[in-house]
Amino acid sequence: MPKNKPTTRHTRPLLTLAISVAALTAASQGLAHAASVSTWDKVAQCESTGNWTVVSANGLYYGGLQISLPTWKAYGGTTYASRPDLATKKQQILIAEKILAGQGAGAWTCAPGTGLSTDHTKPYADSIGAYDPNTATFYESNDNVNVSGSARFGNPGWLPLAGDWNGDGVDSVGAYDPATGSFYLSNDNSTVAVSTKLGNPGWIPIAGDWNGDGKDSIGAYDPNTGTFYESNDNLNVSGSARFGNPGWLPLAGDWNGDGVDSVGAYDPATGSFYLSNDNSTVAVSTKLGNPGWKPIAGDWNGDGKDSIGVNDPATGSFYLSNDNSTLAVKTTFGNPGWNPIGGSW
Ligand SMILES: [Ca+2]
Ligand SMILES: [Ca+2]
Ligand SMILES: [Ca+2]
Ligand SMILES: [Ca+2]
Repeated sequence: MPKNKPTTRHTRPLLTLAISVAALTAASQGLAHAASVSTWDKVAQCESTGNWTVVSANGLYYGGLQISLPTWKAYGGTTYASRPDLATKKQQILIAEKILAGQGAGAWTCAPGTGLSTDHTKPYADSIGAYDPNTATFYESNDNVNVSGSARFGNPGWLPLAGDWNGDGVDSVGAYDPATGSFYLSNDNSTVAVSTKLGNPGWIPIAGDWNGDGKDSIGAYDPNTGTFYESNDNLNVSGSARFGNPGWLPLAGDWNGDGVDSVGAYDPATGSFYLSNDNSTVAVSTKLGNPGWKPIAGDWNGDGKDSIGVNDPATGSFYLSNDNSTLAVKTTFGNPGWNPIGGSW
């Protein structure tokens, strides 16, 4: 426990009529309810000295943002873990976002001075990127329109991937040499942090948090058999799944928002997506895009659930859906023939 923090500092209980009225007032004033990871870090620094696994001395408040169990349960936290301190930092922040939307910044006595009431940034919303295979250059966008960053990583002809390899809440790039099955992962979009091998020549790289520990790791898809191989430590195969058909394209995402990524497959002949929550049965079957287009996945609206998107390689246009059904975003980014990626940069 933080020694000099009074344990009275925490999320206020739900079921207070006065708070409901205050929340309604705030909503009617058009206040956005979202905050960046760095703002939540400031709140956590005050609430718990930034200790995301702490329990208050009186046993009533949990985790980095000192959320009470009734509040955690009321806002759906048990989807992730029985208690906030047992969930990842990202999961605690995703539930805190819901508390913020429901109760306002006043739910945290630590809020003043952190920017929690004025910051409107969605902490984990994904946006698009594109990889120029001719120059091995990644271009990332934070708003799905403008270039917010670029990185030269890998070599021409390699395949791009992106993930939060170190669990700090920010995605960064990786590159896969399809001639050797070698992966190179970077945490800073520049230096190589992980160099490893998985799969065989011609396989396709994927990335996901297969075990829900808050860190993404690699996987490889054998297009000859439609088989996914996943690794939790970027070294050993921790699971495999036969999903989809030979010649289809792989994707991965947390389709049901439980904190664990699972596989999906895209039939490029028909533009059909098949998504699984258990790496076995089809949970979602849908269509987006046209024959020859490329699939991507991401949490475009920052609600904790990944959904699909497609890229038209003839034009560089992206089409993103938040519900795997209707179109939410249409934009053009990159050039024809570039590889689409998605991430929270
Ligand atoms: Ca990261
Ligand atoms: Ca993981
Ligand atoms: Ca999931
Ligand atoms: Ca989403």
